[in-house]
Amino acid sequence: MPALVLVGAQWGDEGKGKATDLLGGSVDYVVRYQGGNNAGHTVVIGDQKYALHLLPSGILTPECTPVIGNGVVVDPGVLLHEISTLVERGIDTSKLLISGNAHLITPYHRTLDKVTERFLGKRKIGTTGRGIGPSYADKINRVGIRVQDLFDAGILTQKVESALSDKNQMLVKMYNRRELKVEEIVEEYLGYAEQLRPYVADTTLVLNQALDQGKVVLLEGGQGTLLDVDHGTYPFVTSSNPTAGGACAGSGIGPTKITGVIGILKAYTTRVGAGPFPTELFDEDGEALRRIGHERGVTTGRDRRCGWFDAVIARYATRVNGLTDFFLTKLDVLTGWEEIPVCVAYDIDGVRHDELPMSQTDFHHAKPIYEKLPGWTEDITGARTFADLPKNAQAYVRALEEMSGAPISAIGVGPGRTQTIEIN
Ligand code: 2SA
Ligand code: GDP
Ligand code: MG
Repeated sequence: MPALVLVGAQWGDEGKGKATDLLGGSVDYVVRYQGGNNAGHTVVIGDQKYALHLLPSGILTPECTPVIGNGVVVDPGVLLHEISTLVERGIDTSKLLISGNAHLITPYHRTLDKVTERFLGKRKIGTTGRGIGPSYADKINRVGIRVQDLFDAGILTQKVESALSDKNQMLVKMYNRRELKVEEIVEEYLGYAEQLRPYVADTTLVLNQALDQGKVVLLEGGQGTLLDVDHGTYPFVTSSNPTAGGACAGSGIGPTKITGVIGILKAYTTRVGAGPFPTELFDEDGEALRRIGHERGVTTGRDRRCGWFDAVIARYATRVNGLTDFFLTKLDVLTGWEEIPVCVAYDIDGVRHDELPMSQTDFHHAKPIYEKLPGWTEDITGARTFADLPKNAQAYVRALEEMSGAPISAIGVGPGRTQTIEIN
């Protein structure tokens, strides 16, 4: 009964979509367990490129059942649009299952997300503006609206009424925005109910029964370890738990069922939005990584901040997720550098730190201590075995593995499904 968790080991956009899609052929269920349509997961199959936001990447594998777990926040309009876009492209979405316990994103969550960011000014988080934080805040405050509420007009109206009596005050008085109308929101959301009804299920029951029958379940994280609300660079984080522990809470699968945790690790580092980033580059190298790696937000189109590989973060990801192995992605992007700096530790106010510092203040002061590894110039996008890689690329992979604390079991050498090296 294997249940595998796939987590981003850095600040997201490591290539989780591609990794999930690759494993899709050998798994029965792919489950999103946190986040919402802030996520942008890219899958490239032949000449077709898919950008998935709410739907698990397993949706592109016909044999696989995609599941939106209870830990996800669902914007129903966005979800229905994503489904219809895929259907138009010939993808079968009929097997999709959505947890009735997942929380909804409503227009007031989207508005609050945008206005609070504006209000924060220079201290803003750089959110995706999709209403993710406000929706999770309501969930924790026990005033959230769940998918199952769409099927009870009385409860839905009552919940929207009570939410708006509070939110409208804030929107109008603090943020100078127009008042939102209960009837408009209820009408819009009741309109989604019948379209979503066929997909809604007791996903926890379905998944646990599947595991009992020997089926394989893959739990796909939406963002990365350093964006985790508990273990990330708080407050510059998302409002949920992408780390492996979140996979259990967000799907209803117990920890004893988890058999493996795969960390998706980019061969360099990127981050979207604000917050500390010790190896960030502000020079031509950073620009080159962005250009060659096409580092642009899949959801918002924002340029991603780019920097060298940070082994301190990779070790941290191994620890907080209990990683069993890594999938190293985008090695091909590093082709052409004579030497590749890798951050092995931090200098924080004159003291060497080999592990992530406990305090955020220290992390903001962290200066990378680099070791330079020899680069390679050969095109590696056609490599399919480890032996196909130039010696220096092999050494780079082995060095990262050694520093990061878990074996690298696969390497990405291009965005395509087949551009992967598996290491046994
Ligand atoms: P939010 O919207 O509340 O989750 O934002 C909080 C922080 O989390 C970051 N975040 C992300 N970082 C990387 N990739 C994400 N998905 C998109 C992508 C991002 C995009 O795949 O490219 O298109 O901009 C993602 N989602 C959330 C966000 O930048 C904030 O730092
Ligand atoms: P995710 O959010 O972790 O799924 O990652 P994104 O889709 O946001 O960003 C990863 C990007 O890198 C996508 O454009 C992928 O198609 C691409 N990608 C994934 N693996 C590789 C790889 O090994 N090499 C290259 N060049 N691109 C890759
Ligand atoms: Mg992404």
